[in-house]
Amino acid sequence: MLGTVLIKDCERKKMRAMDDRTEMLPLKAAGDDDGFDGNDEEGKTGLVTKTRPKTRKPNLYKVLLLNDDYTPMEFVILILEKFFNKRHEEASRIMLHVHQRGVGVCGVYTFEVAETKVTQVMDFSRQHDHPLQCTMEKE
Ligand code: TYC
Repeated sequence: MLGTVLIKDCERKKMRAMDDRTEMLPLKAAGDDDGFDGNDEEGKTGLVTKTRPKTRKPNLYKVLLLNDDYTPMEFVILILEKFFNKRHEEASRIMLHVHQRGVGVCGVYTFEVAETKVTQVMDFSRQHDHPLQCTMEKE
């Protein structure tokens, strides 16, 4: 019965419990060259499983700065240095991009980090009486 794999009832139960990270492969032991794939006389099932490690990529969010007519350029540069760890040159480049194009990316983070950055920027800007707006969007 080449190509046929017999599976016992108890094994079916185990298989149902497997999640979609588990892949079933026909058993073929090294050196097992009897041409009888997947079963032996002791009634063992002819399957081995290979489970991939549970690593899922997190959703990422862009933190955006919006242009306005009132926030001083130097203050926006300070924000980029202070909360987004940018060097002065990079911070200046991003600020000018936002000034000219209306919106720009400060960084890309997981949800909670992005949310924290938005809150920090909004609070700090408010404390300094600037109308600077910061928001986030899913990448
Ligand atoms: N447009 C502002 C000005 O001319 C500068 C500015 C840049 C403001 C970026 C906000 O996100 C901003 N003073």
